[in-house]
Amino acid sequence: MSGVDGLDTEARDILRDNDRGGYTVPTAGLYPYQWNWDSAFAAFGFARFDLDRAWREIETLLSGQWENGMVPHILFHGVDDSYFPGPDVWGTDAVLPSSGITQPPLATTIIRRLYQKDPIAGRARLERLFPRLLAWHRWFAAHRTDSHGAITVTHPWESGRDNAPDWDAAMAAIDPVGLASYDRRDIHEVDASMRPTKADYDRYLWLVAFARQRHWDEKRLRAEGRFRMADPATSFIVLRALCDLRALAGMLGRPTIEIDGWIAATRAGVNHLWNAEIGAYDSRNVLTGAFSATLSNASFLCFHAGIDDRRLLPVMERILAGVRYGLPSLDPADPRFDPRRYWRGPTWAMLNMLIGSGLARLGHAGLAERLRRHTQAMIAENGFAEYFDPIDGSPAGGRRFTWTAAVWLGWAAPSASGTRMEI
Ligand code: 9WN
Repeated sequence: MSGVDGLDTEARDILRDNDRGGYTVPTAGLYPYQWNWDSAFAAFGFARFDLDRAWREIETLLSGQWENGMVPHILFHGVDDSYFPGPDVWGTDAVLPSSGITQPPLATTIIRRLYQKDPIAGRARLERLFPRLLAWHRWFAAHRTDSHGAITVTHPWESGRDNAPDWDAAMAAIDPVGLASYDRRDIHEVDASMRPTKADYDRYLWLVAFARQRHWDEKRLRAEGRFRMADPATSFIVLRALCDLRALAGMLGRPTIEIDGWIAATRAGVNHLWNAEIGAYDSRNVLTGAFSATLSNASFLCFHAGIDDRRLLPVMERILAGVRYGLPSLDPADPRFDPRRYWRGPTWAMLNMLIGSGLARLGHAGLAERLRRHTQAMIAENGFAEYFDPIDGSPAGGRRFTWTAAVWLGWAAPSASGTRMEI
């Protein structure tokens, strides 16, 4: 078996091994539950060889939907002490134990792809899932949209980019008083230098306790919440998801007017996130109006959303020229750049895929292919890690990671050409 065929097999094995029956854990040990956007990537990977299993992943995810439409960022299908904070800390009273916040709704975009792969087999499943997707996006419109139309996050975990420098100023303004002592499990699994700091964790847990005391009541959280950031990454993923939702509505012959309204609002919202001072899309504190002055890979997700913002092309060229394995999660020219610390520098294969596929769809074939080749080499040389050092490619975080295996199978592998299920 050639090396690359071997990697295809390994990637499938990782998905199968991380399959817990209807849902896939991001990686054994470090993340023993079902995570929201991880499941969307898992479904994308499964679709390469088992379409039925791909649908099931998202069906399981949406089975955890709250009555108000929110789809939690973690579903606790059981209790596993290797992860903290578990269901007892979140204290939500959902039917299926869960966290109390969401994550970027990539699942909508993936469902469109699953359906297009086999519309006959997928029709009944889509009919059942569509109302759930609609309710989730209605919840985003009601509870996660700022006055300009950008999508906000109420906890760094909600963005999926936990310790991104975007949140530093807002997090520093929080004094985590009254926090009970706790035992982090993540740093038993992964070297602490690759993870968020204790100061970050204190605030993560303080924010959970704050919302729990308010019974996860969105109205109260909007009025009293201490962390509310408009996030370009989530905004672009939502915008793209809405376009896919609209297409699905059309295919099912459902009304689209409400979705059209959300699309227009989110388009206006992302314009409000353009920070002319750094020449990129940037996070913005809803409570103060201040930009975070952070040039990250989130900005390039505009291409995933179908926004052909050519101002960013030379910026991407500059950043790619400075590292071996782009795109780093933070501009290496930023003094806060830390090549192995999670969302403060490392390269994440799955964001490369979203950005690269978006570039290809917009006709930037050269840049798209460059990003794919960077990702291919990064994985082929260093394995299926959670994230990678952009300078030397060394693997970081968890290993045998679901989304990295999925990205390999569906986009980065040489064998993915031609069979690629475009995102
Ligand atoms: C908290 C599972 C998740 C990803 C996030 C990533 C990380 C969790 C953590 O792992 O977050 O949700 O405990 O660090 O930042 O994007 O979904 O892979």
